[in-house]
Amino acid sequence: MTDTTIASILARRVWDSRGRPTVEAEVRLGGGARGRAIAPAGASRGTHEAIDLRDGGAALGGMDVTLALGNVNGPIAARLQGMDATDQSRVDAELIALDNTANKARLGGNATIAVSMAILHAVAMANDMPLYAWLAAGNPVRLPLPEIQIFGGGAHAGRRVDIQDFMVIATGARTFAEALTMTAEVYRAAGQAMSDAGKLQGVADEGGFWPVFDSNEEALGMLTRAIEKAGYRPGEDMAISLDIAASEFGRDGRYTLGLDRRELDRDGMIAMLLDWCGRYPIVSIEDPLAEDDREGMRAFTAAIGGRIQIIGDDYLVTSAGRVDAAASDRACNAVLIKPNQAGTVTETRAALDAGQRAGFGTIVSARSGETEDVTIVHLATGWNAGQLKVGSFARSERMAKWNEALRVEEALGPDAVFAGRAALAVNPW
Ligand code: 2PG
Ligand code: MG
Repeated sequence: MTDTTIASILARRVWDSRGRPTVEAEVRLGGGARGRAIAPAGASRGTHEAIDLRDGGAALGGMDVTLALGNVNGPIAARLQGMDATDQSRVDAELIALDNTANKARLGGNATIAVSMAILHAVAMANDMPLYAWLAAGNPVRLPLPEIQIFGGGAHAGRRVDIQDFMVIATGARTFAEALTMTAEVYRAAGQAMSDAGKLQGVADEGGFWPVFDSNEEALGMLTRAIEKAGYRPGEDMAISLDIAASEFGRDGRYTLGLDRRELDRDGMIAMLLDWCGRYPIVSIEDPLAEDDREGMRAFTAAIGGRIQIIGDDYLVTSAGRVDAAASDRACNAVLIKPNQAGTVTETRAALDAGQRAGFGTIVSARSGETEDVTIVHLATGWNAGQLKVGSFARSERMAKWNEALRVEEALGPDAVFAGRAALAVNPW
């Protein structure tokens, strides 16, 4: 048995897909195994998620991470050295105790998640196993159903449109590889349609086409036509998934759609979304109401939660406690799982477990600021989450994840099981 004692932990500054500094942690175990992981960063962030510790000041727009790096190289390394890396929950409990805040404000969620995930990688290597297999611990795994952005918006596109993510889900795909091929066709068709309309202006933060639309709804029409143009039946082979990210433009039950020059109250917002669901092939909506609008989330879920998947992202911030509360509240029926919202692997897993206990759909998700790190693909597969959200079908920080999942599917060979549309919280088929 190889020595899995934590011998050293080192942090270095690397750069994310927005050209901002972020934290990479590298862990070395006594037996020589190494693991590495990089913290991602969100732009549309929930109020209650773990915070990224940034230096502030003038340099690099205040985004530098030397304090977070110092926390890894100093107190975190000192506390964890000598511990057995195999016991992830004990290691994470030490990180949580050392931080001792509700939102990782002292050490920085960027410091803790990089270390926590690097430890996972090191242990998988020490056991000579791919990370997804180590995480599965002998339980069945499924390749996740991907939801993939075609148009970016909201905080990822200078608020050119209000809605943040216009995505597709290949509901007719039988394998992960086929889901990507189908999505590639839709992405191409959408790019062609934008070009034909004289609206092609590059891509937004997650690789989706820049949303040159005259209304939020125009994007839905364009997306449905792109599905048809690509040769798929909307709602059958290919469906639409939206992240409204309503906390970005809604507060105290009032919602301001800048592009549509409309201010809606809670009921108006719900009516608009229900109308869209009636006229477009939508199977999933994330954060339809703002994070402070519990009443709105409950009303929306009561109205249509039996027909579509309703995901809490800012609303649940990868917190097991909030997932439990939302389940008893019936405020949504699915949970987005973002490791850096929680700050450790163990807390991330607890939120996923809470979701699975509640019968929720569970979607492991990247952030808008990403890197070549592919840990989330292994979490989604090894933990059998069922769904994966990574952004669009362009830019290598996104493609790195899709390509890693292709490798996993190939490695599983004939045993590979694709979660497919059955992984959605609600299945209209
Ligand atoms: C989200 C994510 C990914 P961000 O809101 O779901 O699209 O965005 O990382 O900016 O929070
Ligand atoms: Mg979101």
